Amino acid sequence: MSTVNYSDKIPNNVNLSEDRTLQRALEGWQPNFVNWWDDVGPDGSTAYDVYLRTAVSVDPQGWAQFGHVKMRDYRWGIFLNPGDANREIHFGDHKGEKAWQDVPGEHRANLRRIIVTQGDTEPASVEQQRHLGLTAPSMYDLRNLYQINVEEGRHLWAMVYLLHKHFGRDGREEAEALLQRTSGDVDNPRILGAFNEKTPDWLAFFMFTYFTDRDGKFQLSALAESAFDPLARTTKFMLTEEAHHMFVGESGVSRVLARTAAVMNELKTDDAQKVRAAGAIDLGTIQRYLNFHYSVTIDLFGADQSSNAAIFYSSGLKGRYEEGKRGDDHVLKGQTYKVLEVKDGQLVEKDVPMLNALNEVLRDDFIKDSVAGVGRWNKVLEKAGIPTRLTVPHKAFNRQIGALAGIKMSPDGRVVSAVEWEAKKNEWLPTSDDFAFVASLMGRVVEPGKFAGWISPPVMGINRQPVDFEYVRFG
Ligand code: BYC
Repeated sequence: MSTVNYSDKIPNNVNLSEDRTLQRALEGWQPNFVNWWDDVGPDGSTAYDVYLRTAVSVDPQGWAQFGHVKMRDYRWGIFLNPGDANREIHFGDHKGEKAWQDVPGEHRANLRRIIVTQGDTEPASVEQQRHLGLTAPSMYDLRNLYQINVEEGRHLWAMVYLLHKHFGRDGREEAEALLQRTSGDVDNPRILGAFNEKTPDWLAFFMFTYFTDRDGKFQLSALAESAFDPLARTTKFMLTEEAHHMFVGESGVSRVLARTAAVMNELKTDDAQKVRAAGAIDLGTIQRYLNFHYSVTIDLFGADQSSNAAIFYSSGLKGRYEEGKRGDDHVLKGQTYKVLEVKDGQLVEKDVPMLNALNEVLRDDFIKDSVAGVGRWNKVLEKAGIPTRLTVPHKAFNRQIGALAGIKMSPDGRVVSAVEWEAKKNEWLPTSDDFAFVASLMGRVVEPGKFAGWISPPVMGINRQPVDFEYVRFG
């Protein structure tokens, strides 16, 4: 296994110092990245020393080290999982051929597009989360936010390395453009819808890291199968870091629910206004946030039928989730998959060629995984003796991408009239009143071991440190 060189300006395990041109190009991009971080990265955090994990190796037994660092000085590095010189492509038309170490000319445009789309989401999320540090519910949560932010920055580095190394001048231009698009910007927005939405408060942040980072898990897993070996190896390592991001979302929502349930039990009420008056977030608001983040996130998988998806798979650029564990022929020609459409005002299933439906296949895998965690949230309510349960809305609810885009659908899967949609949408999606209420709770609580009143403390701290550890030194 190649070791990580920390004496280089850019820590890496890709022997960067042996390729002077590439090294210079990346060292040229580095100050632009730091300027971007200063301009739109975590607001007001420059002087803080944060207890962060930094990737120091790709060895699963000990890949990270923890310590207080200033985020601006974080060692954003380039790490590829160890390679296998004999690795074979295991799906699509090139199945059985040797994996590629370089980009084949005929797949260059598509690979670049996939890498740019993946790369674009990473800085976008940092921009979306920029102001959250100002309203952190605890020092523990503040540290977790910052951990996620620096790692999304590293994931951007991972994609920029591929662009610089394998795509020449085009790649360098794309790397610059990744620092120029801005989440929510009217003239130059981020590429995918969810990454232009606001993350206005911590409930939205926990929903985002639960659902949207999970899109990251599934997309990265599909790219980890790629015939383009450097992409496969780098996304495998990114997945190691992604797990903590989803943990922050899942445990964050669990802690909000635990606090809400405690207030409901104390007051013996399920009245939303009484729960709110006691400073907790009512279950209706939590469900509406869930509906929004779930529906916006499942749009990220693209259209239910996509010739792009078929080409990406057949040409070996992007596989399925856990491709290697599937028992079929890994070519998928002549196979079909069920997708939804609306016919005569009813949702119906239809069979379409599987290759064209691979976005839908990945979306369905994501849905299964998401639903499992919602079940774990419901256990928190069940344990507290609260009968209400959270549910994920129907797959066709509030969609903007694909055949189901714009269909008026209730969360429980009924096609509804425009009149019913207007009458009910405030019960189904967060309202301006919900946002204003949640915003009203977002005071900053950052003394070690103290927590805002709307969220329970975590069960344990980070890296076996106590919950009241000084995770952030404000300097
Ligand atoms: N919003 O044929 P289609 C993560 C566009 S998250 C706006 O279905 P395709 C992370 C599409 O680009 C993981 N536009 O597209 C999480 C295309 O545009 P053009 C990110 C959309 O190519 C949290 C057109 O519609 N990684 O890592 O099959 C924090 C036709 O659509 C959207 C990836 O996404 C949308 N939601 O599929 C930090 C992996 N959906 O070309 C990080 C790489 C589609 O006609 N990306 N469009 O102008 C891909 O594999 C594919 O690009 C997609 C789209 C699955 C996203």
